[in-house]
Amino acid sequence: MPKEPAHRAGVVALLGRPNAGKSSLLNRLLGEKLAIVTAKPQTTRGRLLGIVTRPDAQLLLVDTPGFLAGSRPLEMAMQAASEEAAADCDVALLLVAPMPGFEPIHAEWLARLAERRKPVLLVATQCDRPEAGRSVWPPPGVHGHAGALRVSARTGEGIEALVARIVSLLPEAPAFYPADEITDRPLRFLVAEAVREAVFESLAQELPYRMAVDVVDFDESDPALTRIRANLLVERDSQKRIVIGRGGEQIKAIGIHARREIERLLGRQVHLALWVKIDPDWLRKPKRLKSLGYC
Ligand SMILES: Nc1nc2c(ncn2[C@@H]2O[C@H](COP(=O)(O)OP(=O)(O)O)[C@@H](O)[C@H]2O)c(=O)[nH]1
Ligand SMILES: [Mg+2]
Repeated sequence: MPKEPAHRAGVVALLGRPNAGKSSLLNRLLGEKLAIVTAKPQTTRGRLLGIVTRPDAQLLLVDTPGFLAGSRPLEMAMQAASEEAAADCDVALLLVAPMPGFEPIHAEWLARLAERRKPVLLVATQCDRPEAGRSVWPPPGVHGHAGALRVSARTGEGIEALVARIVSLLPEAPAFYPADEITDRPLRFLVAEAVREAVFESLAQELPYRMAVDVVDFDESDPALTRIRANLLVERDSQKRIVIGRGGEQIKAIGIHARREIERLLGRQVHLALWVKIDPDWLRKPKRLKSLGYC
């Protein structure tokens, strides 16, 4: 009898600059929207695990905020997420967007991963975009990777080839999670992220980066309607006024966006109450960042 192919499983780190397309790729690989995606960089905070189960393999995909600089507690936690994901993975994906393409920081990460003896796949993302067509991939002179591929999270191009390549690099191991689980994060955290995504969609510029979302009530006792209460944390009264908007218009728009997304996530009707709270220190307190799930 022919031998059954081995089952493979392991941790796959998604590394790259902010806006490389890490969260979009995670969602595409999962076939489901788990991570929030926006046109603004650095919307992902902390690590997010997405679990892809196939008959022959289980991929534990770790989304990260991306390579960043900065010395404030939230920025340091976001940087640490990339370092930890790189240290703990079995396979690393180094994602490079068509613009500006491969840069010295990517070479640095290739070297760092080689030092740790991690197999790296160089992934050119967003290959559906017109500016992706002209570049040579991988760039001449770039070595030290286990393969270079092009993908589009939008069209699905190259995704199957990427999965096959990842699986071939994973160690032989049984599945770590049941087949129907797609993340290790509690639903509460995904709900908070959905609200944060709505904040990014509704508010301009800097403010979303200075805000956090804390789900304080999650009541599923009525099977027909889940009641959720979340606090939007801001640092100052002036920010609170912007988030609420004239006559409450802004917070209403955020609530409508967020509720739609949460209902999709839960597959149930939701009543969502949002409150804006002033918490001047949330960005500075590591303990608070932990309780919010950002590290
Ligand atoms: N055209 C196109 N745009 C993409 C693709 N993947 C991501 N994007 C866009 O690029 C931006 C950043 O994507 P995101 O996944 O949040 O990047 P991250 O910061 O690395 O997680 C968003 O506006 C996405 O819609 C893709 O495959 N094709
Ligand atoms: Mg992201």
